[in-house]
Amino acid sequence: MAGSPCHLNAQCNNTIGSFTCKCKTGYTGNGTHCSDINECLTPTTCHSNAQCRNTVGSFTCNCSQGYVSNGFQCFDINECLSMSTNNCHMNATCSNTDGGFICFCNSGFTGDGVNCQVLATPAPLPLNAVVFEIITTININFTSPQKANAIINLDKELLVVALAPIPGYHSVRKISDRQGSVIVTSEAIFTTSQT
Ligand SMILES: [Ca+2]
Repeated sequence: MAGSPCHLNAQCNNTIGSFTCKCKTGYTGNGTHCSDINECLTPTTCHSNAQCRNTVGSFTCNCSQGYVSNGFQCFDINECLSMSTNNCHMNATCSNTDGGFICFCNSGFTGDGVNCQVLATPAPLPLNAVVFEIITTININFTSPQKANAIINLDKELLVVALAPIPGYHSVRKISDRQGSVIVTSEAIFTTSQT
């Protein structure tokens, strides 16, 4: 308003014999000077899983990737409910997480969950072989299939180290590796003494 003593971004209120200037919503100041408030500097403006963007006189909140709603509330998307929202392999199991999802290869398959290959068929055993099944359960919530795979490979290495000194030791082989709760089934093969 031309000639108003109030700032462009202030509301001028006429009073008897005088007037007041009050900065509009989204602005701070004494009414003669009003400057934009950066609402994004206040962490609670948007939801904790949203991106805040300051604009002149206002702000916007948009839910971060993996979340959906209006930015003031953001709910985790369960990407596992539809094949169009996850890229898990057909021989993998999708596990929903807060803000994302993880793919784990099914039992009998190995890989990163996006690509799963059939576990190699074990080589034929010697005639005098004795096979012991060893099931290892590891109760850790892995954040990535790569970390789960690292533990699975370590499991085999540890079994070899533990069993190799035992007389008759032949080999250790992995039968399956269910990565979801990391249950590895291995076989320890020993040979009976030749007669
Ligand atoms: Ca999710």
